[in-house]
Amino acid sequence: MERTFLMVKPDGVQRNLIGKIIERFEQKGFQLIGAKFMHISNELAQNHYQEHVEKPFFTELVDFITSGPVFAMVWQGEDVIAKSRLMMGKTNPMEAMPGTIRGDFATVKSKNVIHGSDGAESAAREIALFFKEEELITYQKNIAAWVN
Ligand code: 3AN
Repeated sequence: MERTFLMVKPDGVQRNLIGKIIERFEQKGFQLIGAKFMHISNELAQNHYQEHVEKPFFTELVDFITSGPVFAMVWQGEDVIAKSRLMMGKTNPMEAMPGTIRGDFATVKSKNVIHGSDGAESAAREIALFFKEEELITYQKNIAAWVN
């Protein structure tokens, strides 16, 4: 089953959006298999955003993602990488459609609430950066057994 790395960024945490964001992925039918409320170190931020190292906004990006706690998650499901990118909406909130997370909650590009891996390779890399394999928990859901 495919896995992706999703993260509520410092602005999302400050704005009390963790619960709403988790709810959307749970409602969609994806399974949460790992979660961590944490501060990102400067070293981890540089590593995570290594593809943007030459961009003019790199320093701003690292400063922002280390500016407060984040909520890092691993989600599992069929085509979860592409589907969660659709649910997040476009990077630029001007282009993010209403109904998407960024379309509903984000106003500027530099503070756009959520990060999600953009492909299989980055998902594998980002999951390994933030989580040890033993921190990921896969399990069977059996709702009926828990309500009766
Ligand atoms: P996404 O997060 O949608 O994959 P990327 O990978 O192009 O977008 O960019 C990574 C992050 O860099 C974005 N989430 C956004 O916060 C920030 N970013 C992208 N473009 C800009 C920009 N022109 N100015 C400031 N920050 C930017």
